[in-house]
Amino acid sequence: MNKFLRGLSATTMLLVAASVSAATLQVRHAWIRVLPEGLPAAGYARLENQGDKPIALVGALSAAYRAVMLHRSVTTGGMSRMTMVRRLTVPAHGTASLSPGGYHMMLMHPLRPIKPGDHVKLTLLFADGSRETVEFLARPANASGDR
Ligand SMILES: [Cu+2]
Repeated sequence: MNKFLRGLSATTMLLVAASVSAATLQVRHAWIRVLPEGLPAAGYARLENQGDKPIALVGALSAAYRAVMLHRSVTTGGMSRMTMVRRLTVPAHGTASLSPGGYHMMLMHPLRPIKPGDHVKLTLLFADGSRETVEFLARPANASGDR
């Protein structure tokens, strides 16, 4: 194989890999709990993997927030705290939830005011390099976990 073809097939493989996770993942009930001024918001969603391989969510990006982190709330001995999460695996033909009291996207330092009713785009990043941009609905602080 000559140099050009080798380069081309490497590029093709990269493009194919980049579409793998996002193509088999459905993101449902994507919403953000907006808290009063100064407090970080949290993003929640239900991830449904329709593929034959596990998919690992490793983070997210947004043009609306300066920092987005994958967190998990854990309660030990009556004390609630948050830990950083490196990856959230969605099993093959299974689901994983980001929901109040559990996994969430911590959304810090909004770059514009975000109020209930707004639609905010978050780009989910997966371990295989693929990404998927999802519209999250901003909801008030007192919104319940299930809508
Ligand atoms: Cu958090």
